[in-house]
Amino acid sequence: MTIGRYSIVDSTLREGEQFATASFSRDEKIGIARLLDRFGVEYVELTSPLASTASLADCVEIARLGLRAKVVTHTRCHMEDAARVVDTGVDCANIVIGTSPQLRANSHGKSVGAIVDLALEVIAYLASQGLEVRFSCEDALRTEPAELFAIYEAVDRAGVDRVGIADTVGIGTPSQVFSLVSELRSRIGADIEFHGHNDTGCAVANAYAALEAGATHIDTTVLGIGERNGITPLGGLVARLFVIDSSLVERYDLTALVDLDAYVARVLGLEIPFNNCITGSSAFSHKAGIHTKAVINDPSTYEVLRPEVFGLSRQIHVAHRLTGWNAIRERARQLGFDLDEARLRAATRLIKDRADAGTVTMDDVDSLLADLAAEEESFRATNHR
Ligand code: HCA
Ligand code: CU
Repeated sequence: MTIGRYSIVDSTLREGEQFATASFSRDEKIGIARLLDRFGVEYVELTSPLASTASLADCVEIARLGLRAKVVTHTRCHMEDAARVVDTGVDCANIVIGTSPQLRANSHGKSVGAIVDLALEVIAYLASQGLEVRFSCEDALRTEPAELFAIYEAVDRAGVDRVGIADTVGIGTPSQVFSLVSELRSRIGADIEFHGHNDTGCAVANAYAALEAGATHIDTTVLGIGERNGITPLGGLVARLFVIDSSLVERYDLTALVDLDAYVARVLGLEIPFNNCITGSSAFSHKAGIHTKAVINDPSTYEVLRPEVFGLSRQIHVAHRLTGWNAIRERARQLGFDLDEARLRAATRLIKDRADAGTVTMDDVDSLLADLAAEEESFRATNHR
């Protein structure tokens, strides 16, 4: 399946603000927006200007930064909200309303007919003010399909630029998302945005399935932050796409990911998770002897992503019981020691024994190699005399 034209709608400054420990200052929001712009996301989504006084002022300020990315504000599907959005000077409005039985009962209490009437009024107003408009169904995956398609078809006929499918509770599987997006693709002409939560660990897979089925826009956040355990992480989506076909992400500055993940983690007061795609501390670390031998020969044996592409480097761990003599030889070379095979094998045995007996550090390995190098040096010197 080929993936066509698509855009990233990064919602770190909206969905991400809904993350448990997030409370971004104006400067932090601007810092994140500028880094996202350096990376090259096509859209930066902001919290509704109706959320608070600071949210409104931040929205106006970020809309004025002159970013390459389009500035979008998220907002409820209300006429009152729409008027406030227009005043902020953003390029685009991402409007949303709950459509599942759960949300219709517990949130706004509107019928499908009333949702459509309201949506058409809000969309027409925003479009008349020159804004790009996206209309999204919150909790689409739990919405009755006949009702869901009736709503999407009505807003499509009204000329909305884009519709959004929100997997608000992270319940969808990749095949469900694929079927839903394929069906919608065959029914409407508007662009399709997918927003997937990660409650069951499927957010990247679901976003990818949406793209395969013809979605044109994917929502992400830096580190995947958002309500509960968040949504599709920007880095995870990039990793997925890079491995499928690197040309899918060649337009982005991939080295900005490291700075984005580090900056957002710092602002949140968190560590980047060790197993994070690309920027996790162990994402490019190799340990077992069999792995390290092969990676030293050719990294692609065990790496589908190349760390250099992201401005990173791989780590070969040698100070442990699973180590192998090829990795020890590589470490000796890095230190400038040319040891014969017998000494390297002896060093490897010693390191394994020490690891079995307790802990062995990289410094221990390095000083052992230095001792062996000195021994070999003096042996050679004696034999040449
Ligand atoms: C939320 C709303 C939302 C909206 C997504 C969208 C969701 O629950 O806070 O606008 O498409 O997940 O439904 O983030
Ligand atoms: Cu969400």
